[in-house]
Amino acid sequence: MKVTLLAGGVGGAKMAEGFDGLEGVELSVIGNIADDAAFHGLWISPDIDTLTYSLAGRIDRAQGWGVADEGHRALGVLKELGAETWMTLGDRDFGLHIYRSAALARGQSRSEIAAHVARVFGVKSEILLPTDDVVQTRVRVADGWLSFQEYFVREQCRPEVLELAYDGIESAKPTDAALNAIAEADIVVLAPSNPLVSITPILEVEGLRDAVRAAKTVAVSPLIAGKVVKGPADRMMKSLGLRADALGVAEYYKGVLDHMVIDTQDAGLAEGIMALGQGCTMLPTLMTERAEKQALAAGILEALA
Ligand code: FO1
Repeated sequence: MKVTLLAGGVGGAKMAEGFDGLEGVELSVIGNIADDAAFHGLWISPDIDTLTYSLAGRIDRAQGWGVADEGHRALGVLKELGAETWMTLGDRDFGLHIYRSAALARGQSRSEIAAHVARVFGVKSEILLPTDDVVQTRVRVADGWLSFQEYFVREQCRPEVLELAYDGIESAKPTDAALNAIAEADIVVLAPSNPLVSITPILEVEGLRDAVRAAKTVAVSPLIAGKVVKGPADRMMKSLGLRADALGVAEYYKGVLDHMVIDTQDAGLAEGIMALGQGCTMLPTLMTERAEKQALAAGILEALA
């Protein structure tokens, strides 16, 4: 059974872990690259790294990003020298960013680099990028435009989001690997990631939305009882005029989805979702332990079988 998962953030990495462990499932993950940014002259790709570290068993579980057992000696020197250090980068993480930046300078593509890192770290599933071009989410708040990391880390998601933009999306070309993974999939899953800043930057890459529309596609709601498990998705959706609940997510993905998986607590929204012409399945969608991630993944495959 070939599953292609579109994923970003911590929710995306957890959903990937769920499918990664299932017997008989061949998983390809298309990861969000629009959180990417340069720090200290190095190229950081947070959602791809969170995905890779999670599937490699190296993730710092308490944080949800970065590497477990990290030191921060390099960051200490950068701070001493007056560099901005609000983006906490650990020593092992720096090793990956140094490798990636040097490989980019040698002309390697972001896809090739991500595949090499995944292979060396022992990741079984395929980690693919939607594009090898640079796409960066920008967030407009009252004081003006912020990069995604300035909004998410430096401002800790506090300012109200007035507008989102995806710089570079117009000219970004899809990778053949991503198009093929969608075309060859038995099922395409939109992970319980932030619809606006994790999934949309993938769907907006030329050709990907149509490819996903042509596939059997299911989305897992990142909102349970109108609340996000982690991150700013509910507040962002509200401030951009969307319903901040599972029905709002189904409306947002209208035209792309065949099916929604929502939490058992949201059974009352099923009728509204089915009125959109989407199938709807209720499952426990809160993923803390590995068993819950695998149970959700298995439940999704069963619902779509
Ligand atoms: N998230 C934070 O809230 N604070 C940080 O200092 C931070 C550092 C960081 C370093 C490397 C990396 O790959 C991710 C990091 N993240 C941090 C998460 C990052 O902001 C991601 O964009 C989020 O995971 C949202 O997808």
